[in-house]
Amino acid sequence: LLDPSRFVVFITGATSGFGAAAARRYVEAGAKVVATGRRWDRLVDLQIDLGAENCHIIQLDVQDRAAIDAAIADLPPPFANINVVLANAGLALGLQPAAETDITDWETMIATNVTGLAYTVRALLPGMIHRGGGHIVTLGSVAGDYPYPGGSVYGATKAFVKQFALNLRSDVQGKNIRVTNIEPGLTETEFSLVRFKGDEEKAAKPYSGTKAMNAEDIAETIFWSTTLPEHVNVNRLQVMATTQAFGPFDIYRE
Ligand code: NDP
Ligand code: 8X3
Repeated sequence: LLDPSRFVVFITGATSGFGAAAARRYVEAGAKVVATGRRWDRLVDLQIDLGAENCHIIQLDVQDRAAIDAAIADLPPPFANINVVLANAGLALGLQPAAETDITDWETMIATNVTGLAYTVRALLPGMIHRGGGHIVTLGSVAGDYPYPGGSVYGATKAFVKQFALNLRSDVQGKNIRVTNIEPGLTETEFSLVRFKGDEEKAAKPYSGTKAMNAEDIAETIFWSTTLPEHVNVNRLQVMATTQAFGPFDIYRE
């Protein structure tokens, strides 16, 4: 297995959910983490918990390409040689039928999950290639594999992430860069609260009466995939709660 104490991990969306749990998991294993996100107070709390010597924080909106480039250009030496990227920042907004959706929700999902993720990878990849290798982990979703009502643009953004990761993998052949798309199912984080715009009752529904996965489950999966020996690449990894399985096709009848 690879020694995680040699990792410098750049995480987008480290203020909550998978990103925050992954930051804790990597630091616990001796890695250095660059934690980024929009909510500065959350980043400060994370840094206080993990220690400034282990966790460097940057306020960053992944929709802002210039800000990503500037952040990477300005990293202090202990955090500069990034060799693991967790392109995790993302969100779903709404669950309405396509014809009733708020078009700005679609725009935000595309700008974050597609464009922001592409900016992140494009900004960090050349340095990793230059330094001789590394690992890019993208956060896809089961929603990029299976359709569901109301998931039109969210699922499509995650299908983009999956194909982007696979194309990237073929693109970096011979450069010692590993690429892994993690595709989780139902996991209790702030994801649902964001999807339902702060409506706690609606947000709790997907998790009620069942046992969903939690952020630590996915952080552990991410961590595992990156510590495998250098000659092993997990291409895609779909992970579901044991309580979540598949429904039948939906046949419309008169
Ligand atoms: P959370 O809502 O708990 O965390 C999302 C993170 O993304 C936050 O840290 C948030 O930080 C960040 N983020 C959102 N928009 C931006 C932006 N414009 N710029 C920078 N950061 C941003 O959700 P999860 O941890 O569950 O989600 C993480 C990823 O996993 C997402 O890509 C999501 O689509 C995916 N996923 C989630 C699943 C689930 O069921 N929970 C299942 C499958 C995939 P801030 O608001 O501070 O900027
Ligand atoms: C999050 C899982 O099923 O709510 O990507 O879309 S789901």
